[in-house]
Amino acid sequence: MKNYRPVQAPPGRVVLLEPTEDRETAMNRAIILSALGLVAGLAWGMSQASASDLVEGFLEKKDPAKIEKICAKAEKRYQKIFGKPSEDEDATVILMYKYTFCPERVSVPQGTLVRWVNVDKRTSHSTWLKEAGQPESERIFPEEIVEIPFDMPPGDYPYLCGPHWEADGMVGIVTVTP
Ligand SMILES: [Cu+2]
Repeated sequence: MKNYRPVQAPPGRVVLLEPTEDRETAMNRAIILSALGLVAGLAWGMSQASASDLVEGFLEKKDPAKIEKICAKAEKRYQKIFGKPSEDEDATVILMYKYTFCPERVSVPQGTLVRWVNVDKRTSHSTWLKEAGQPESERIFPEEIVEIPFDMPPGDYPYLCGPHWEADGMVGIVTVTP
């Protein structure tokens, strides 16, 4: 049983200044958060579990029958909202529903456009290719989408939902093939 260290904020993450605070307070907070992020990032880097192990660990713990049920409902929601099956789209579609990416693993040829679609009713999600060093997406609200072209070299690209990976194991893997 591995013990995964949560990461508070990755090093170098941009902290937005909120207009309700005076600039100095906000700047100080941003500096403190950046420093905390650096420490957390270093601690995380030194722990034994790589991000891939972390994502695989979450996926292995899930009950396939439960995921299948959730994903069948997600697809129904998709068709209700968009009027056609998600596989008929000109992009590879991954649905976000009930703290689950559907499907959790996809394999795509290099250069494929991958589109995440939130089919939840109330919950917002994100996609974060953390291991690939990419910034987290903005929050994706119900019926919103985010697209990422997978032009990267072939390999596994584990990703997280920023708000739900830790507590709910909302993670997935995109595998890029040549
Ligand atoms: Cu989420």
